[in-house]
Amino acid sequence: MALFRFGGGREPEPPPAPAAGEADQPRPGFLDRLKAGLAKTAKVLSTDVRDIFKREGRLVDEEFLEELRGALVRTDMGPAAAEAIVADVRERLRARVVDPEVVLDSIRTQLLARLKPAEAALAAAATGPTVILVTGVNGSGKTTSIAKLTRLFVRDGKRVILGAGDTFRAAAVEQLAMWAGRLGAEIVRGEPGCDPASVAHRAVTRALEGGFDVCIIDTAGRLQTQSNLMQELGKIRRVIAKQVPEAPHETLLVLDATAGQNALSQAKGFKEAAGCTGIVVAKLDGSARGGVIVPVAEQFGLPVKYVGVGETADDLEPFRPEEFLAALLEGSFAPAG
Ligand SMILES: Nc1nc2c(ncn2[C@@H]2O[C@H](COP(=O)(O)OP(=O)(O)O)[C@@H](O)[C@H]2O)c(=O)[nH]1
Ligand SMILES: [Mg+2]
Repeated sequence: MALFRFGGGREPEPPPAPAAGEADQPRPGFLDRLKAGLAKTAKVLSTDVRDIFKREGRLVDEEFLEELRGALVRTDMGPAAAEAIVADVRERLRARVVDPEVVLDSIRTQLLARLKPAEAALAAAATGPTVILVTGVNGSGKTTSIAKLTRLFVRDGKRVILGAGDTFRAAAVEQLAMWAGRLGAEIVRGEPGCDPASVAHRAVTRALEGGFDVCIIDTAGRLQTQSNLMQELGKIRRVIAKQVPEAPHETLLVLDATAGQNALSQAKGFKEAAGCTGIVVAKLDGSARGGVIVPVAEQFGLPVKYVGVGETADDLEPFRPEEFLAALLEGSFAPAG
């Protein structure tokens, strides 16, 4: 399987698969969007940490370390990451008077080590259409994330077809059709209440016949505990796999960053029951607890492929840990390696 490289337009053949993240350069302006989106979490993290210092240097003692732990935990980054940062600061800086930036550097280094392994480019078909199945609970941001992905692909010169596999609600089909019209994508839809696997089948058929580059299938929201609905996702996957070997190339789980710890049980459940291959973390702009991306990235062996920071079609980018941390910690960063 190949990897998607954004920004290449319709180049002949991409060179051998690049290291994840290197290929896709951020669009101008996205760092600002990311910063604006992450402002609530950034406030907890960098503002609170700087506040502990009250501007000047401060002695790193146990009281300081407790306050630091509190700020870290408030971002929802989880006890393991918070403990590791506190331990690192204690070991290296205890009984010294340090500058806030030294502590923020430690946070940045620790979080980068935890987030970096979760960075991975989107898988793509070596030839023919790349098929992406999009799953998640109700309202997590699936349809909006499909719109944002479509915008990225279309901007890159790709022809996109959408499958309106949320046949549960007529409004869901209309929402996807509205985006398709706006973004210049084709859409395949079925009768309300029809089998979503049949819509997926027709969308992939049309993608093959029409020479589309990307086929994205929307699905109805469901809970990881609803085994009949998880089996329905399995059926959609099998139908697609019969048409295109290796497809779906990605089964993405869209997580709502405001869902807190529920996001973790969703990641676990959807990976096990629906064979999800990657995560889109949506609504990072709506939460002061964007730190949840840390346990999401660490605990399930599922790469974080994209982050969403708003409701418009432009508010999605591939997940780049360095850039993400720069936005979160409002500082500069040295690219890894
Ligand atoms: N603030 C914010 N809102 C979002 C984001 N993604 C989706 N939404 C909103 O969340 C709501 C549900 O999104 P939708 O895509 O319909 O969810 P679905 O049920 O999973 O398909 C809508 O009002 C979206 O505009 C995001 O990244 N940030
Ligand atoms: Mg939807």
